[in-house]
Amino acid sequence: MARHLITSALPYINGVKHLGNLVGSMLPADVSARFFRAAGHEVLAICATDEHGTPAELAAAAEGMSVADYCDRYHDVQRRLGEQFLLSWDWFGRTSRPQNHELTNHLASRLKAEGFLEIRATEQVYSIADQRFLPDRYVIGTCPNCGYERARGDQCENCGKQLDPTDLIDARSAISGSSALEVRESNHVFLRQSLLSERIRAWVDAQVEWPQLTRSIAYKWLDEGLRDRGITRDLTWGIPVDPVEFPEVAGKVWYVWFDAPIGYIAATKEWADADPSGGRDWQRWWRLDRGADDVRYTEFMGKDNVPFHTLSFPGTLLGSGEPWKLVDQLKSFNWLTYYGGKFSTSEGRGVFMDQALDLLPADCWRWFLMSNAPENDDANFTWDLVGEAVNKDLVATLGNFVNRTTTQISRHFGDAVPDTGEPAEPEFEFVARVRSALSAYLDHMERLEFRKATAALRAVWSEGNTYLEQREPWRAIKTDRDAAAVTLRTAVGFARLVASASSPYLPETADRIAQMLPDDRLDAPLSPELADSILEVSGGTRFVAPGLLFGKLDDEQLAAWTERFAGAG
Ligand code: B3M
Ligand code: ZN
Repeated sequence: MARHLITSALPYINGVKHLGNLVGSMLPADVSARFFRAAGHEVLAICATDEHGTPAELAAAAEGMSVADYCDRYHDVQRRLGEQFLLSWDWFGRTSRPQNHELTNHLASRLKAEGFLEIRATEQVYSIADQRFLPDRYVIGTCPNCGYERARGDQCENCGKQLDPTDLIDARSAISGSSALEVRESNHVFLRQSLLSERIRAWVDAQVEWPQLTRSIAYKWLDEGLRDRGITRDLTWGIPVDPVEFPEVAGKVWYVWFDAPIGYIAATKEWADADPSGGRDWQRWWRLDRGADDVRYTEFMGKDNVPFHTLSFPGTLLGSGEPWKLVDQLKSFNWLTYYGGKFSTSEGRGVFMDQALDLLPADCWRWFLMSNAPENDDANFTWDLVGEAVNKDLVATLGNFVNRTTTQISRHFGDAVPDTGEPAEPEFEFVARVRSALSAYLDHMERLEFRKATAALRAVWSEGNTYLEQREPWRAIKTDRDAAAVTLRTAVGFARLVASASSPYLPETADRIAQMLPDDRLDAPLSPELADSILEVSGGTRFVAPGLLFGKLDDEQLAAWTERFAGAG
């Protein structure tokens, strides 16, 4: 038994996430957490909303709310949607909570003590009309490269060029539109990543298990040379710096990308603090000197977040001089596109988490998304693929098997598992085939290879249909009732195993299948040996037919959804 710490990139607070966000972080994290639990391991699954930075400020302003109220509201919205997608977090925290304030300032003061911080005077754009410094993206103006008139101070959206706010022609404030801007000097704390870069590289070199996508991103940045980075901002919303420790920047806040990953640890602390019995020990998961040395820590995220998790955050932890647990496995994802383009909130293109649940049950989405995950390349969302995942895999393969089995039992044997007849060669062969299919599936799950794993799980399901078609209990019942009884008892045993094996992807369906045998649940951990349990169902046990598991999607329905979600663009 191992101990698995699992985190997914913390979703920004600003609004409901789309299915591309879900499949690139929270969903695979949940599938893995459920898998490791089912395999008998101890798991702690942590997530939180990422509540600081300019996106939160901008989104709150757009809805006419204070940032704090906005964050309260959207934390609840995101938690509810996560629960509806059956994300089984042990804790869903918030980076704005006191635990994160405290830990962020603690790590900053450790970095300072170790000589990795420096105060530098920088030039920042100040808006006289707004009476505040403007973050890069709050400054808009004409791109000096292509002439686009609404380029932002960090980048031109039109030509992609990276910019400084002072590069813009006719620069103005994105808040008030005022062009009364001036450049003022402002002190900021810099993290001296250049000094940490050899240690970070040595640590990255040792991460031989990381997938190619993760490694290549980490090395690209290392090879370009790690630059010192400003980790404070002239904002009011965020985690205030400790004015005693950092008097030169009193009144400023830590940069969102400094505090957000620390939020993984702080959210674990929230989880521990929430238990009045004091029985939860967060340090056992995070501190190597407090028992975390046997933890296996896996992170899930989209590829844009990889540099922060392979370089900056490990740099923070290594530089602190304290024995923090660092990530072991970092599973990163490419993009899910919507008919080849971007999911877009502003243009209403693509499908968002709240809309999705009005159309189909969570299990259908979980299966579609994971079997089409943007794992080795970008993946494309189409409604045809949704239709295929539901109709071919869930209805025609899994649902069909369970339905045929339960109909035959109910029709010919009533509400008890048939108990006559003895398993023979066909059953032993079936068990052997299932054991090998199951073992292939479990291997892919261990390696977090979700496309391969879903294909292998589909192959496990198919074994059930192959067996039924070979034994034809609907025909045998007429001439050899005992033969039909053995086949159907074996099929029920297989269905019970399928429930357990499918539970990481289809938690709700797995529960419904398992309830076929309310008095004879399968609690053994997921392993290839579980195949033997197929023949261990007791005849005569109470049997309850679960009813239809999945509804078929017809072409008309798919066409209507295609049109509805096409968006303006
Ligand atoms: N909130 C970016 C994102 O949601 C960011 C991740 C933080 S992980 C510590 O893609
Ligand atoms: Zn441009």
